[in-house]
Amino acid sequence: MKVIVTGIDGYSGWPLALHLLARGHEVVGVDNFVTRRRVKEVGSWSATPIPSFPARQKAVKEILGKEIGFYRGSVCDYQFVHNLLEQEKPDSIVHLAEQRSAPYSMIDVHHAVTTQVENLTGTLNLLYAIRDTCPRAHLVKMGTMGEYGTPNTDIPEGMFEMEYHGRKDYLPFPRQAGSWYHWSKVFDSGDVMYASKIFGIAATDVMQGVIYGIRTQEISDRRLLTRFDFDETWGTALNRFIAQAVLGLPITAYGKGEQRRGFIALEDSMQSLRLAVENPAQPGEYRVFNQFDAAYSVNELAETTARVAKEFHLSPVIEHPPDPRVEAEQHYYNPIHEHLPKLGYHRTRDLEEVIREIFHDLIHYRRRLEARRYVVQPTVQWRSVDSRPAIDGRVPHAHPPASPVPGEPASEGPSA
Ligand code: USQ
Repeated sequence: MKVIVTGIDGYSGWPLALHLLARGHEVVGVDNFVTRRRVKEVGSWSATPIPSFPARQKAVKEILGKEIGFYRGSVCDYQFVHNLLEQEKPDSIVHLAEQRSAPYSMIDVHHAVTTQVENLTGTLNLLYAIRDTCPRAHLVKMGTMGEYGTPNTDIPEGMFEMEYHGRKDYLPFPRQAGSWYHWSKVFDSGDVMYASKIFGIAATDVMQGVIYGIRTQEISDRRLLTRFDFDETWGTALNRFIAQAVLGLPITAYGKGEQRRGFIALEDSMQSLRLAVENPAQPGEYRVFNQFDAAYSVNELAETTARVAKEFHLSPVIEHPPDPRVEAEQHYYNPIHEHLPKLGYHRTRDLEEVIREIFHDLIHYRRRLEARRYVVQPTVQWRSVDSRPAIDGRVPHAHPPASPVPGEPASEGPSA
């Protein structure tokens, strides 16, 4: 199949491209390298050094013997998206090119607006361009488990049968997102569902859990590594905990630490996305996959990280800073995930084994972590700027200049 991956330069986009190529699919990537710029904006960088995109393409050619097509541009530019789809006529489009950080969306009004305008614009552009240039293409849209929030009931896969005042219907399950970012995904879901109805587009909305991990089967060589973020804005919970343990910083399990979320290893997230691509929705069908392996509390992940850290002769400390987010710190959580197993999905990665793998790589790149250690601990507050406590006497988001790492460029450098 010919698959367009928007956001190919990102944490999931890059390993997805490698995963699909290794299984015989043709991959065309799209990116405007905004994540590289925005990670730099918050004073951070990827723990793994990321080559320029042409260098990535060269490495894929040399190591995997495969070509990756590439277009540099923004999905927010309709003419760009239209021309791309008209030119390539893909079988599938996996849309990952969105602002993906909840903390980034909560920095201030500008970050909130940017997140929602960009995420909704990109999705609408793709929906119209599919209608006008390749109406039979299947859209696999990256959503998030965070759309549902943490209701005191089981969470179905997108839709559920409900009864009210004696009448029944099959409707979208109520959404209760927990950041402007997560709300942008809720609004996206509504747009994809509606476009499937009025334009007849085949669509899979993937409610993705929190991804953890650094490697997949295809990442056999350091030149093929994906990015790995560990700062407070771009890093996700488990990945951050491991970086904190390597740096000797407290592992920050926010609040009571009993927040539960669905988690999935990078490798298995790629498997799930491939299964969605290889088993497309029907024209006009809007289907939802809850994509995660197991639900863990933040405390369980912090404790597992601390246990494994000791194998690497580290001395981890778990702390419970006040939760900077507005979220339930103790709650019921039972999402259903049956659609992907029906397509043949099975978990391949064990949690502790992946944690060990991440420790191994991060210890190798320890100097890169050290050079950005001041952006790891939390500063962005969900409620208001005025209530933000200074962390270690530091004003939130006023970062000192980055320390140089011998032999490394000062930033991730140009992307192309
Ligand atoms: N958390 C901590 N300590 C930390 C970081 C996070 O306790 O140092 C807690 C958060 O309070 C939250 C949970 O861990 O309760 C998950 O936070 P996260 O930053 O790992 O994940 P989140 O902000 O929800 O977003 C991430 C990705 C996003 C994706 C989402 C899937 O950034 O792109 O959509 O995971 S989900 O969480 O299922 O919505």
